[in-house]
Amino acid sequence: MQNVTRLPASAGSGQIRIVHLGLGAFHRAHQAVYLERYRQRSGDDAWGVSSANLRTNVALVDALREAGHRYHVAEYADSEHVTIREIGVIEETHFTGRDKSTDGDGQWGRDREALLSRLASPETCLVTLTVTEKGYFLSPASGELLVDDPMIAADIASPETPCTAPGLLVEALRQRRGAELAPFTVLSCDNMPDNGKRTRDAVVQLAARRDTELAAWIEREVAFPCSMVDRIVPAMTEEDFARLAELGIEDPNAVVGEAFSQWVVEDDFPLGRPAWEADGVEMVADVAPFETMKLRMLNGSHSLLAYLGALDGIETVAEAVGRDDLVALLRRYMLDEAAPTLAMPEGTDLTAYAEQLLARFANDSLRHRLQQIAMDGSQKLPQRWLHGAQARLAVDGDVACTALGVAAWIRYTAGNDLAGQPHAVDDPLAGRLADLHARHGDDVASLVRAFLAVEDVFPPALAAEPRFTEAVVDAYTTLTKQGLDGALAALGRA
Ligand code: NAI
Ligand code: CS2
Repeated sequence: MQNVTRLPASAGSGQIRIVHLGLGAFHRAHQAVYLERYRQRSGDDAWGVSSANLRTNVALVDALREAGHRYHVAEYADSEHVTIREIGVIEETHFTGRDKSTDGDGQWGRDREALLSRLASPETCLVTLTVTEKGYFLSPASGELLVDDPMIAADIASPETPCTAPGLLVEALRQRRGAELAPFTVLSCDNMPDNGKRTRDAVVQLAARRDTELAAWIEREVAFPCSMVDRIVPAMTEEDFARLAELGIEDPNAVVGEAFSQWVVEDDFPLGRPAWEADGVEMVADVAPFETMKLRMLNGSHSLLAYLGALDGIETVAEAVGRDDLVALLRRYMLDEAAPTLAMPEGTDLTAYAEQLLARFANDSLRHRLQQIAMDGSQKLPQRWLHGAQARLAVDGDVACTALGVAAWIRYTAGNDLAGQPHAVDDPLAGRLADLHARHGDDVASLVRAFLAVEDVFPPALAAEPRFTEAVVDAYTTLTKQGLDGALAALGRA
């Protein structure tokens, strides 16, 4: 018998102080839940949210409007215990987007003026973002703005009609400065290292293309606190909707996630913020140790499962950690390759953290597809694996699991699994990576060298490290000749 707890939404007053860019599953199941808890506990309804999609998913914006911006979040502790919350903190939604499916039917730029006025409004104190790693248009390895990307080039050419997140922030900040309004605080909630600093880099570099004084003002006046966000929120499946329907929730905008949730935020909010400490948000002076821990241990493990599992036809995280050899791989990776690279505050127990992660991955109420995690590998690898590998190599440490992961990623980007079944490679560099496969074919050493020479992903110092290159070549050879079982067995012997 399932234990179901249902929590109704608060009634808002329509006041909006937060603008969110990137109205995806995660925003609905993380930030919105903290704000809902805050509103219900404190009775303060001033921190309503205006939430926007800039690129994809106009359908969600329209469906939320239709539903009066109410929707449900199902939080699964396990298959027996679920809490279903109704969320009422999103007060309005916008779509400014451009993607292949919407360009054709006149949606491009649809609500851009409304979103810009909301951003420039004196009431707006905080702008939050979940636009995925690629939405910042920075080289993942160097952090430089991708000025040749067509979307950024368009924002440089026509800065008053921006289409990217950095472009919208620059234009809105320009308008605020012109109106002598204090700038809003910008809080990135994406899985990037130093996500606040990276967001500032993107915005300042883009502003400098337009007006160096504006860029200097942004650098001086705008707060970009860093944050670490954590809650597993997979993309919804038909099965998820059907399970909710059985509980009487017929909601096309519902999202499903785990019960666990964490949000660690640097406390730098010049225009104020909700007093959300009592609602589980951890306010700290320096987020970096928590962010690095989560990126290397949780996300690093996820990516290992994603590429190795997908190559072997495994579909979900829970299914993958049903295999003892994959669990052994994750333990070794987390404890021998990731944990030793972390400088944590005293009292942090990384062994306990690793075990907690394994238990979270085993939650089979979530159908967290490996193919979803495998997306955008070029944007994820540096912070999840490569910075840690560099630190391990510097002290002559082991990098065997990371090398196997990199080998699996390279093989994955060929577009089929080890049995030859095709899969889509969803990555901004997919075309470039496919060319490398076409050019180097079965010559493993030259293929691996060509991949490691992609400087947007691999730091040149790591690519120049023979211990790493050789380990990737060996792992690639074993993986392709002996399959996942053989590769994991070989690793166990090493
Ligand atoms: P989603 O697929 O539901 O939504 C993605 C969002 O990003 C959409 O709003 C989409 O329009 C936007 N987007 C994609 N590319 C963009 C671009 N180039 N420019 C502007 N916007 C763009 O994904 P979800 O689950 O909401 O995750 C989004 C991000 O949130 C992740 O990439 C990650 O950084 C962060 N996150 C997600 C977690 C999860 O478990 N889902 C957990 C922790 C962090
Ligand atoms: C995942 C993360 O999609 C991915 O790449 O590793 O989104 C992961 O689910 C979250 O970071 C958990 O907080």
